[in-house]
Amino acid sequence: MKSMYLIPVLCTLNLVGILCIFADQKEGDTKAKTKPIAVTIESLGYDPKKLDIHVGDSVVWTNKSRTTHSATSDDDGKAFDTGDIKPDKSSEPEKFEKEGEFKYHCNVHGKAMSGIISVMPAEK
Ligand SMILES: [Cu+2]
Repeated sequence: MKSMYLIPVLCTLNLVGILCIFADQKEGDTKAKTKPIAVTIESLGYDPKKLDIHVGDSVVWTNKSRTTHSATSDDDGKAFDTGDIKPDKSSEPEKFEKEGEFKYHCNVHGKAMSGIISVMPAEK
């Protein structure tokens, strides 16, 4: 009797497994297209200090220094604000939807620690 119940369960598990594989592939594809651009934070600076990107690109800041930093736009974080990024951690991706030059600084260390994201029209 037990095996009668087991068969539908196994079939369902199989199906779920297959669907997961398809979902993974799909997700992998879109991720590859919108791969975030990396900015590294080292001691008291951003590398690169000036980053050229295109509309629709995302940027992730990774903190390789030993203290907490942020990347906060100079308009008090209205355009973007990563919040605190702890040592060895990365920010959430910040997506840039508008053209322009976005100056930013570190909320912890002030404008002595600053960078620029230059957003150009989307690539054709
Ligand atoms: Cu800082």
